[in-house]
Amino acid sequence: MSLFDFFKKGLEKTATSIKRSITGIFTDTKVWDDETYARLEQALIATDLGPAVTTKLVADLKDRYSRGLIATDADIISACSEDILAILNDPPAPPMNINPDGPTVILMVGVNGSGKTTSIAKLAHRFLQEGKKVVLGAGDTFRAAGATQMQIWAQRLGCPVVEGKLGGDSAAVAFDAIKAGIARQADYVIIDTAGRQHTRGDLMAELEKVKRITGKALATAPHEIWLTVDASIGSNALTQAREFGKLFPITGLILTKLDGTGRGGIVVAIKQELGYPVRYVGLGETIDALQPFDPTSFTQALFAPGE
Ligand SMILES: Nc1nc2c(ncn2[C@@H]2O[C@H](COP(=O)(O)OP(=O)(O)O)[C@@H](O)[C@H]2O)c(=O)[nH]1
Ligand SMILES: [Mg+2]
Repeated sequence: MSLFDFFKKGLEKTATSIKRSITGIFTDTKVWDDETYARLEQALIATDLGPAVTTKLVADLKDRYSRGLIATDADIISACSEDILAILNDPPAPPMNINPDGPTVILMVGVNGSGKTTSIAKLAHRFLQEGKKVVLGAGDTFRAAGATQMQIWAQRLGCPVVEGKLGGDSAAVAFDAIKAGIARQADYVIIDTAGRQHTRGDLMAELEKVKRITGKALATAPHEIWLTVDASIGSNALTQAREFGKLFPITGLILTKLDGTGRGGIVVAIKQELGYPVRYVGLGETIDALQPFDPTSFTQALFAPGE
């Protein structure tokens, strides 16, 4: 499947929801007035694009309409798609911080169930396909299933994994994984962590410790800290990313579970309001369903004509 096809398939529900809310408003509306725009605003808010993006879109549609630039549904769609692409590219995501002198260490953080472990497996799969060497760190020592799940994935992928004891020190796992990555001349060390509720101070402190210890194993580590957020929780995903970002210096986002939700507009809301680069998006459960985030494919998929 091409990148665009992955996006199109994964974003089907969101595309339906956004197109319906935009075009439905104007059908049979002879004159667009304040009431029309108020209805549009409400409909857009409901698609999880968020208030800031909604305000922008509505203002732009108003402006274009007043200048006689909009006559059909297709014009509305093309204006919105232009605006959304501009938001996603402003500014474009900076390139990933790659360590030129050894393994690039990626720390994966996020609340339980947001998709950390499966995203790590999918990411490892991508890197392995590119011919890179990967070492995994099963740093979720908090949940019994945490390390087991990681081990099953590692076995399937044929990828070395460093584990700790249940209830053990996840910072020690991170340290050992990086040392193993250096010894094996790995290109990437990807470290899993236990689910952190951004409201739980003690768990945040532990995460801070994991981060500090990675720097002891390799002075420049971690090179990237990625937060996984479940996109299907809509505007709560925005809150989660905002609160997490206040407590921990994240450098990128992975938005998971975009398939199966109509709430994918949240990707645009997060970009507009928080500015974190979206690195990858989860578009399904298969191992190849984690795809690099591409603003153009994303936008085209949102407005692609439905079957
Ligand atoms: N459909 C779908 N399911 C996902 C995606 N990412 C993760 N999941 C599922 O979400 C659940 C929780 O994921 P997991 O990686 O265990 O979350 P963790 O607790 O943060 O490590 C699992 O059942 C995954 O299969 C995705 O992009 N799409
Ligand atoms: Mg996990």
